[in-house]
Amino acid sequence: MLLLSLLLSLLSGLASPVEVKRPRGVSLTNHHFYDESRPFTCLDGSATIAFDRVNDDYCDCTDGSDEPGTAACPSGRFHCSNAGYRPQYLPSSRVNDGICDCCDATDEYNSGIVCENTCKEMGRKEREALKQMAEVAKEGFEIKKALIEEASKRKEEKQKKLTELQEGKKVVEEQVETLRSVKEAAEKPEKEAKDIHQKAWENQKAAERAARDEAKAEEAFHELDDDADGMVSITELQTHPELDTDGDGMLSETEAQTLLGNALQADVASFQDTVWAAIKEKYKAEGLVEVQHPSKTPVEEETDTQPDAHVDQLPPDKDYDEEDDEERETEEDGSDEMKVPSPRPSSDVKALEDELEKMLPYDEATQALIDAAQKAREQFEEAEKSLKEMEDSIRSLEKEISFAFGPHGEFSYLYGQCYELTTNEYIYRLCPFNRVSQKPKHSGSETSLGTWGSWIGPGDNKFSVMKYEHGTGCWQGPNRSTIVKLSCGKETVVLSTAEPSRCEYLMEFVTPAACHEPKDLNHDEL
Ligand code: MAN
Repeated sequence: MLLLSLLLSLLSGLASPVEVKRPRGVSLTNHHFYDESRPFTCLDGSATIAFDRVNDDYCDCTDGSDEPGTAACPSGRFHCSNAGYRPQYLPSSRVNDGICDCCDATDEYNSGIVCENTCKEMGRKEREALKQMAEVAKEGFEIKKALIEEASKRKEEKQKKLTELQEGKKVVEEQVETLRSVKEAAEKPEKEAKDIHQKAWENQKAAERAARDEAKAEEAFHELDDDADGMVSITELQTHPELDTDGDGMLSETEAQTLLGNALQADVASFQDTVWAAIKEKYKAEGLVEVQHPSKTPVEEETDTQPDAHVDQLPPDKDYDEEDDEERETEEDGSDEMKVPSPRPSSDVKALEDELEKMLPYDEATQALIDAAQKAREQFEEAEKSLKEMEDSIRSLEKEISFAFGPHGEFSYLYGQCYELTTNEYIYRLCPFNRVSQKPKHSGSETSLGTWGSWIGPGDNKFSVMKYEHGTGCWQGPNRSTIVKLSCGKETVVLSTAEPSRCEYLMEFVTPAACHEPKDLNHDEL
């Protein structure tokens, strides 16, 4: 019975603590320093004074400990117990200054101000808030447990996928090698057949050119053979001053004779065999000159009778000359079909050339070899492509698996996600384990505020702070970087953003993964 009443009185003592007698402004923990039966020694030992000098509104101790309940010492501290709420120390200057600081009103005992004791109400509110936080933490922690479970499953799946991919890669690598050999084996006969075809085509092209050249020679022969006696004579040749060889603008008799192979005349056969080769570069088909320059003035017409007058009339522009030469050449090339020389639109000439350049279609056997080689190439490329894709997947899986997603992988659900917060000016975007960015709300491009760096929380709570670094350079400043502080909540949201110093950003990020196992809710800390 005695024991029970003792226990009860103890419990009631706990429920409403007995006020221990002590000078005003002294905390319970310090009350034993203030024993009224003895002189008082300043807490810093600077002086010992009669006890009645404690709180006499005169400062004796350098640390202000003799005046805990007055404003006399500049360095003094006033303690309010704030029963029902949290005890508090105030600078002694706030004692009796007309402003209620302590919720138990004890700091304003002699200022004429009436302060209400609000400690109980404040304590109730605080307990309510703490309770709510604890509830959030509890629920958040439940979510976190589910996240951990999910993360471990996901990691297992990823690991499995990775192993499969690594196995599969070996198979595909072998396939690639096999298909490479198949391709090379198919390309060898393909190349041989194509080379043969190419050669045959080149031969044919050469033969066609020769035939055309011969036809051109014959045409020139008939053109030159003015008297149509079946012979081109020295005088007939001399009607073409462009054939001049010594640069004097005239074709002399001797020059003409040399061109005729030192003969006086040439028949069609010897013209084709020897003369044509010597003159074809310079030879201009008759009439061509007229047609090429239809807008000649009468004066020019006259001078045309002069040897090589046309050449003299040409402006000394190199480009012009070259163009003219080119045109002449193509005209000559196309002369098979140009019995009557006329200016052919250059597109026509080009088409003719293209026609000649066009390779003959491959014969069936060569085409079959090409098709087979092409198929082998495609299969090889296809296999190589899927090998590359596999390698990419392996790399990204390895990267993901290697991330530090918290002690139990609880943060892994954030990977690949992005969270935004819009402020007055910007849209901030946090993509955990990847990057942070800032984009002007109305217009303008995105600025990187850093890419994933590391966890930088304090020793026992490493996974509470993230660092993103090496963002866009700041003009005359550091590269942008961001610190992300994580706190517990049921949702995943960016709570706030700030730029405490230029180009150094701070984000508050709420996630259930940051919740800790809650302490007992019934434990009253106040
Ligand atoms: C931009 C933003 C700001 C930053 C300045 C620095 O305006 O990225 O956050 O302070 O550049 O010049």
